[in-house]
Amino acid sequence: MTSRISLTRYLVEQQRHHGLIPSQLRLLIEVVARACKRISISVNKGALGDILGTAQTENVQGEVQKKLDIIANEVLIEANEWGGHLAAMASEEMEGIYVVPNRFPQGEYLLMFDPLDGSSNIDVNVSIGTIFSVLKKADNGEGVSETDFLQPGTQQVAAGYCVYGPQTTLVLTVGHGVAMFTLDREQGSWVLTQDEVTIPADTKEFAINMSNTRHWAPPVKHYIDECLAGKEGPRGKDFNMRWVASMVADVHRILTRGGIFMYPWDKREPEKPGKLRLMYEANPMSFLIEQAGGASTNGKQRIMDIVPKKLHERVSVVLGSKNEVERVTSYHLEENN
Ligand code: AHM
Ligand code: MG
Repeated sequence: MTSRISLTRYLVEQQRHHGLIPSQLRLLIEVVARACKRISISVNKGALGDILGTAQTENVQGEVQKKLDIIANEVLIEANEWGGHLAAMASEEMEGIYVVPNRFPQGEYLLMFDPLDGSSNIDVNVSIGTIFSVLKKADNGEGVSETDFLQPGTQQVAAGYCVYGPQTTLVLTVGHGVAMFTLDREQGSWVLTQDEVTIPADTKEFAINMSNTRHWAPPVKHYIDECLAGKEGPRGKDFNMRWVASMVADVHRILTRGGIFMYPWDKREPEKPGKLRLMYEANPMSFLIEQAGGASTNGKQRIMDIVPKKLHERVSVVLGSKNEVERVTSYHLEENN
């Protein structure tokens, strides 16, 4: 029988071979994975549990919260607050940071998450997910504040997501490649099912919400027009399109078979840099994509180099197969010259 590698074994071996996962970080990742398992069980109950529909509340972004947004947020907080590995947490669903209560020991890490990404897909039984990013708190003495979180994505020590789809899959990087773990429901354990994930540099598949075409900036329109022109156009090949409206599912497809994902700035709300959030959506996904050999920019610069000014900052996102991302980025840079 081939031996199965559990998440715990993977983490222990990463520490042994590369020294990347001290014990607090290992505990953190295992606790997040356990929380994702609980969220997965709720997701699976669907109409049989009291988890579908809206919660009659709004989050800080002014979006109506779904019941599952709130449940997933609570599961992640409850699972993580007592272990002594964290100083504080931040979430798409909470306006301010959540400092670990002082009845528990304070750790050195900061955890950020989008507890339930792709909320519009919950009620229609389409893949959704949880995204997370881990930073280390600067060694600046006691206490923790929002400022401690405002570090660029290059400072992430771990990042990942869990996609609740036909299978439940946890995808993780600790800065040494990308690994995928599938949830074995009978055993209740995460099993390594793919290591050293690599994204092909070229692709014939793009993901963008085409209903926003009339609002796009010229470089985005230029790129998509060329894709749509197919074999007869300047790219000389036919392109396919996919849009799940769950970033986790779109990124998962790209990590599996390549592609480019874009949620660019557009004219609907010109004062906002984009729809997606930098710190708990774009940064962790960019870390994974880069670790798998892909690229990620906001059209002009590498996303992970952006120094955040606020917790819920938004950003334009172009990520995936390296050559395509570089092409889109070059169209933006040409426009500026
Ligand atoms: P959410 O975190 O509130 O679920 O919003 C983020 C999601 C992404 O997962 C997805 O790529 C995008 O919003 C879809 O947006 P749209 O409905 O505009 O296509
Ligand atoms: Mg989201």
